[in-house]
Amino acid sequence: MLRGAFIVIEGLDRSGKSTQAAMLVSRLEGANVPVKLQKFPDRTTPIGKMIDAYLRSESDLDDHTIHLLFSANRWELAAQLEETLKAGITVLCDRYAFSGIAFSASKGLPYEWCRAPDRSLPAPDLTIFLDIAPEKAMERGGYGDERYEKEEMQRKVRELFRRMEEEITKDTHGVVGAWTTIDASQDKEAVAQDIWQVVEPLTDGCSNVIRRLWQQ
Ligand code: Z5A
Ligand code: MG
Repeated sequence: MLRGAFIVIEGLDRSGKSTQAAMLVSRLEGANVPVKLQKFPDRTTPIGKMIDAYLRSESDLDDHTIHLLFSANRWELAAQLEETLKAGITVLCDRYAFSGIAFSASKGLPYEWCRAPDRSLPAPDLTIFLDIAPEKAMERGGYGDERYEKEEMQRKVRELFRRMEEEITKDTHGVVGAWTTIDASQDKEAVAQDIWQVVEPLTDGCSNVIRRLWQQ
């Protein structure tokens, strides 16, 4: 039996990740593709609750500490994620390790240090990066409520996502899986259509073994 595909949606704040993740789940279900949506941070676990308090500025944590908590939040769910894939179910993640690196490195932590704790996590088969200019994203609802939602920070985050895209495309660190960038400033239906074009080929499942992030 083929395993499920592991798909990640990444992007700046308010780029429409959660909107598109929900639309994609509906479309996959409509096509009879079993799918599980996983959001990171998963704020429901004990570690997730610490992250939630930090993001809502109800607690303060050292930059290194919060970075490791975000990574630990992925590790605590990694085995379950793999089991789901092996059961033939597609997993769609709303943010993953790439957000972890982009946000912590944009605060000034060394890039390589940020990458290290996520090494060997299950690697996505496809990462979809929703790209939008921070000033455009700011026009959308809800921006500014949480800790990192400042334009200057978002600009640095965007540069870091671009660096990761380049490295992944060149396979610099043995990153496996494809990366595709989609213009997230389009209307919701147009973005959804672009996403479907890259996801549809994966709907039959994957035959390869689940690979690991950053093995070099
Ligand atoms: N973070 C980290 O530092 N390290 C890590 O390892 C991870 C995360 C995993 C919370 O994440 C923070 O955690 C985040 C990164 C950091 N930084 N901050 N702050 P989160 O994922 O929980 O954040 P969120 O609250 O879900 O917001 P978001 O993800 O930034 O938003 P979004 O999911 O991209 O957008 P949306 O909710 O789908 O849409 C936002 C609004 O725009 C909404 O009103 C929509 O109706 C509207 N929208 C959506 N698409 C469109 C289009 N195409 N046109 C017009 N309007 C649209
Ligand atoms: Mg979201």
